[in-house]
Amino acid sequence: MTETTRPRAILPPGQRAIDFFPRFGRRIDQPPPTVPAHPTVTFGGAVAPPIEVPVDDLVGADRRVLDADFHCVAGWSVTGLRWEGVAFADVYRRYVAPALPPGTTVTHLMVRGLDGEHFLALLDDLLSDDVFLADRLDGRPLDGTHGAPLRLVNPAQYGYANIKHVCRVDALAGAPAAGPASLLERLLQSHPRARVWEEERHGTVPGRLVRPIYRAIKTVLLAKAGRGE
Ligand SMILES: Nc1nc2c(c(=O)[nH]1)N[C@H]1C(S)=C(S)[C@@H](COP(=O)(O)O)O[C@H]1N2
Ligand SMILES: [Mo]
Repeated sequence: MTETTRPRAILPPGQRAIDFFPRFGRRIDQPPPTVPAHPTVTFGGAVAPPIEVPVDDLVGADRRVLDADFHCVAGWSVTGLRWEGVAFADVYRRYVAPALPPGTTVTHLMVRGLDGEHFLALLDDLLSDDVFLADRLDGRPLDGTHGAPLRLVNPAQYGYANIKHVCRVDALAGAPAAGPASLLERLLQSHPRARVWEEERHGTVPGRLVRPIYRAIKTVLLAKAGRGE
């Protein structure tokens, strides 16, 4: 197995380390989704007709190890996680690129989880060699807590870009038009790119200015996740 090791001596701006890895996220009020007996990932969008690949096949070859830190936009980080799985770029080259109609230029990928959570990523951000589809964490199979059967891991982007329970990836030739947004959605809009070292927390307000709001959210949600600070 090839190892991709990117230890970081310091944390990204505005982050604080915690000593456990909570179940966290937007759907924390729901139980983790049920994983089908034979889980698959469907590649669609410009890939037409879509291709449905069993997770076992997806992670069966070219397995790699990634040592990385994990950063949630709410301000907590957990250091030194060991993920195992496959590089996203390998999956893209194996399944998506060869299935595109000639002349298609993919710019974005919509990654979806079994719980309905999704993130629209730039293709270039996902082709970095430290972006994984992981099925194991710290020597054990991924469980419902952290994204079974398969999760996207991208240490350079905040947690909300690291979609758990991945079941579908749509290749898009351009960003889809944004639907109408409510006032609340506009206030809470997360940054579309979510790069941790640039502190891209919020869509319009600079990351450092929104730290206190996210910290408050963090305190409430971490308490819900089982351990306060
Ligand atoms: N499918 C799915 N993926 C998700 C989320 C979610 O609610 N559902 N929450 C995101 C957020 S905001 C964070 S911080 C991380 C939390 O990952 P963890 O539960 O493994 O700590 O998952 C991200 N990916
Ligand atoms: Mo998050």
